[in-house]
Amino acid sequence: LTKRDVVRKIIGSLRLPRRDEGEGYANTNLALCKYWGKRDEELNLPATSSLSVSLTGFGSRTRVSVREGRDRVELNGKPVPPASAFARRLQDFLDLFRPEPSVGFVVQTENQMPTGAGLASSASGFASLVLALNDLFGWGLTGRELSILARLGSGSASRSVYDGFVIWHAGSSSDGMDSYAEPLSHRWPELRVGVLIVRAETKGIGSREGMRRTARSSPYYTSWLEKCRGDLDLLLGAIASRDFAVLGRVSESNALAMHAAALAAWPPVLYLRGASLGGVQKVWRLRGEGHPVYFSMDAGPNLKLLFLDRLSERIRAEFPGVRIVRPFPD
Ligand code: 2P0
Repeated sequence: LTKRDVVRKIIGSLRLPRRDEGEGYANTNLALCKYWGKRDEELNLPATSSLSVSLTGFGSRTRVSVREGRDRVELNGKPVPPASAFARRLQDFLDLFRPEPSVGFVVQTENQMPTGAGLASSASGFASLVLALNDLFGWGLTGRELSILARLGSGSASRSVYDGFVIWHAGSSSDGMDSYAEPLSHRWPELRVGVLIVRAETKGIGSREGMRRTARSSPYYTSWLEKCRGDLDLLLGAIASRDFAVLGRVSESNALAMHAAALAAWPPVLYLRGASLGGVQKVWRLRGEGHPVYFSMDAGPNLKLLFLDRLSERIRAEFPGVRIVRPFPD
């Protein structure tokens, strides 16, 4: 099955838009139980289910319209060279929605997160683009359908269609119609995520390649997948009972296990830098002193801290420059 088959199932036949412009906004998300391994590379179907929390205010706003001719992509007000990897990935995705080959898209995305934060902007980028296309074409899709379309752009984007805690069901069907994200009803107003930029550098091994190497060659890959299945249940329980110690411990250990599996691949996949480890050790020292703070890390060197509001002042003092996100604003 191809992406095009999935799009046809969801949208039917492609038509020209009803409106001049569509707009969408989506926040990026932090996975507490991570997606690291695919059962289908074409459709971005994950090997396991994952669980995230959306990072309010760290997102992308996308406007889209159509024109005759080639696509035009703008990021933060600047044109993106059509031959760049970024523009090509977007053009491939837009091909799925072109009613006629002569139709081009104008895509303008503003990332509302600190530039170079190394935060997964593909998650909020593709989710906001799908919301904007739904608005432009007037498809009137359900959240589930929007999540599936966003997943075709980037796996983690399936979760960015929603705010708050979000679970992405791995599903088992080959067309992936059962692999979509869903919001949890639980809120946790005191929960905080600290984004700590230890190095504003984005170059490195992309997640796509990192996952592929891990799945192909890491001796720990199957153990990693097993751990994810257990961690997901533990996290769902921790959220339901607002048990922060369990939420923190399982999230941190899930991130470390993902990095351990990646590190054992060949060629090796290492995202951490010296400065990342400095942050890790500071978190462990604070915990040793009785402060409940935990960390998570994704496919880059930056750290995300997990803590409750009462620790905010201490966190600001210990980690100058930390950006504190409230995933559940009033
Ligand atoms: C996650 N990451 O669950 C994991 C943890 C990074 C580390 O999802 O190939 O950009 O586009 O489906 O979504 C990043 O992977 O990969 C990611 P594709 P994606 O957040």
